[in-house]
Amino acid sequence: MEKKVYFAGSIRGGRVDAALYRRMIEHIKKTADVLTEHVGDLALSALEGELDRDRLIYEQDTAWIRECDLLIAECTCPSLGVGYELAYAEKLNKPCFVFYNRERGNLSAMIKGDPYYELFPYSTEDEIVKGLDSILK
Ligand code: 6K6
Repeated sequence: MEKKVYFAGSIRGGRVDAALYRRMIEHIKKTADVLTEHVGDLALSALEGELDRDRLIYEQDTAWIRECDLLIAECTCPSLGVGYELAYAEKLNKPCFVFYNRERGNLSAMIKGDPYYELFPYSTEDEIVKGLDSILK
């Protein structure tokens, strides 16, 4: 059976890297199931938000983290939600892999300094692909 991957990327933290998330998700989908394809949806806005809807998002996303085999996060664009997801996954002992652009990203010390997370600093998308393949092999 294919591995279930929870892909985490910024939404309300900013959508500057949405197209990159989509390319990463498409690559992961060649060999695994991605539970969170919407993170790479270019039509998804950073602005919308209503409490009832947000509660449903929280319930669904935390259920998917409990269900996943591993979590892959793209952390170049800082996001409270992605930080929360990483901490939630760590508490459940889910393997967590953190990608960030070493030129553009200023990764939080709370992620970079936590030895639980396997870090993948990159400069090119080729390095991202190699990193993803090494995780999913
Ligand atoms: C509607 C259609 C698709 O998505 C929506 C509404 N928003 C969200 N839906 C699902 N997951 C979300 C949504 N907003 C945030 N998240 C989760 O938090 C994702 O799994 C992201 O990894 C993370 C982003 O957090 P913020 O703080 O940048 O929004």
